[in-house]
Amino acid sequence: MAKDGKVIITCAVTGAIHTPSMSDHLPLTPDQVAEQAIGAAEAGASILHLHARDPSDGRPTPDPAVFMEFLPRIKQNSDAVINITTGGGLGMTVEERMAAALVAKPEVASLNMGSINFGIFQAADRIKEWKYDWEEPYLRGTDDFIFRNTFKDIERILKDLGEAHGTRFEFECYDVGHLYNLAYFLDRGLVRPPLFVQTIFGILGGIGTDKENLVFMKQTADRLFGEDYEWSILGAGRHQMSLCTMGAMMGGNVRVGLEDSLYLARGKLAESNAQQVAKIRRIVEELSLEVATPEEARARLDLKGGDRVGF
Ligand code: KMH
Ligand code: ZN
Repeated sequence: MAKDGKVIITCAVTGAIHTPSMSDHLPLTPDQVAEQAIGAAEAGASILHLHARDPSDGRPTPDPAVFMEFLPRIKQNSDAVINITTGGGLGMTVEERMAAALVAKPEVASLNMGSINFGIFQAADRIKEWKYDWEEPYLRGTDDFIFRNTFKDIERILKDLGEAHGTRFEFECYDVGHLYNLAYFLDRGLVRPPLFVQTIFGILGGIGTDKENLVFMKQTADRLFGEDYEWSILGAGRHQMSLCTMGAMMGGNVRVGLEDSLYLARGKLAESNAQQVAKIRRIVEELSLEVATPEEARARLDLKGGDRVGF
């Protein structure tokens, strides 16, 4: 829960869901990722969730060398917590997905708490002109794609990244069963509170964006984890701001960023990650809540410190 009313804002800068033809503002190159991440931190994001893309065509890449082109720059220009994906891009092996985080040894990495269908094929129907050949098959192929996160995969990431390097996790929960999976690892002593539980609404294959589902997921997490967790809300696409607003009112933390939505408002593309961060910050502060600083986020999530990383 966002203790003492201070809301941790996570910004997910580029991701691996959206493709270049969907928005000219989606950061693709290491320079663009670095600039937008720093801008998001300056706007109030305390955690930066990062993926990498091939600078030649914007295709998601697991290559640690590309991550290392922007990680030091972000670290030198902000105090924000760096959170590196282990979800990677569609079709990557678990080994590929872990590669960058194993090199960078970040304070936080994402960890996806169950396998799901991950359907983003509907987005392809809205694109009139493609910038790159890879985009359409990447999107349309998700009608036959399983985002694999077996218990064995999860345990491996917990051990190889968590135990080995002190990386803590943003537990990505796309449905209620994922909360029970997390509780299984808690009961086995393989995860340590406080748990950073990112509840994700609106991915086709996961739980839907009905407002009742926020209450349902929070009630379930409260029952399973008591006070030992920090709840965060991620609403995909057009639901981003409304669900983050509702979640903040319920005592949750929030996640925004162009990874999860390309929009700033209905029908209006966001021109930067910083714009989305500034918007949710305004809403949070209008609710008489405060935005947590990176140091407050580190304390609440029991992180190892920004200087104990591999970059
Ligand atoms: N794209 C988000 C819905 C990851 O990178 O590990 C979930 C996510 C997964 O960020
Ligand atoms: Zn991600």
